[in-house]
Amino acid sequence: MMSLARIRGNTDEAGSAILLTIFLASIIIIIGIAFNWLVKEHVKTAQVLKEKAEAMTTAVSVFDTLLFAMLTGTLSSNRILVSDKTLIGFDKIPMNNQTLKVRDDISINVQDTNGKISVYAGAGNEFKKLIKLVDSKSNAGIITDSLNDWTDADDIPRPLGAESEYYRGIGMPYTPRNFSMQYMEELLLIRGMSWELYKKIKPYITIFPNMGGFNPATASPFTVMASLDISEENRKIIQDYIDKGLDIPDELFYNLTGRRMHSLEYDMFQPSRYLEITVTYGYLKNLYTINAGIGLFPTATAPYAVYYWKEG
Ligand SMILES: [Ca+2]
Repeated sequence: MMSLARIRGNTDEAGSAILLTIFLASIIIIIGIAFNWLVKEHVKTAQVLKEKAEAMTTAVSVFDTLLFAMLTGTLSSNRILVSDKTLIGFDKIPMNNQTLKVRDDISINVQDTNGKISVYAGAGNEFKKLIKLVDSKSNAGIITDSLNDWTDADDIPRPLGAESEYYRGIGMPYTPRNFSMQYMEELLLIRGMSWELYKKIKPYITIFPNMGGFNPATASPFTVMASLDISEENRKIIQDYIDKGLDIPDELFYNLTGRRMHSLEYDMFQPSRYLEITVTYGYLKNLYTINAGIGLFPTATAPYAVYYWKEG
């Protein structure tokens, strides 16, 4: 006959064993869940990396194809005629920043820099006019004079400008470059410029030098009005000729703008061979973008020149 103590001992041992089993099972379940979560996170990360890598290689590949199409194409005043349509699916590439959908998830934009206002070596009335058009509150005179002081070699301020003394006076740790602009962001350092105005004028300006003249055929409406100092009505008349692919009669152009299309100093409606190119990859959201400044002429080492390249 078993003693009472013995029976109680057995019951206690059985109870402890159950508790231990539950405890161990819980740990195993927790480890299992954690492992499962970890694996899921790894799979997610791998997926994102895969998408990013695909986006990167596709964007670079489209860029290369586009470049080849442009280099082997023919330049007209506002577009490049592509010799082989199968290359990117278009027989012409507009140079007015119009978006071309190469595929559902890939788009390209090409902008001729002669269709923008150059701030490379300072700027004139067209820049002043642009500021007035996009932001009447900003002081166009101060910004334009200060931009010209920023790029000219001397240290003598213009009436509304700013040279080293001004920047030292307001405690800035820099002085004007006294050389042509190297980065668009430099504008933010210049007297009178605000972040808000910078964002507004950025689409219309370029740091590439102006090559022989302004090109209304690749410029946005604001840029045409600012550059030629004309009204919206007169701009529309010019745009109508451009849209129809017709040459504007010189006399009409003179009547609308007060200037000739061609002179000894400039030749309008000619694209520069500097292009700002954007390639965007992403179906519903933007996954990868390449922004590049390209020169369509050979250098010592390549059939084209790259002036800036941003991707990510
Ligand atoms: Ca200067």
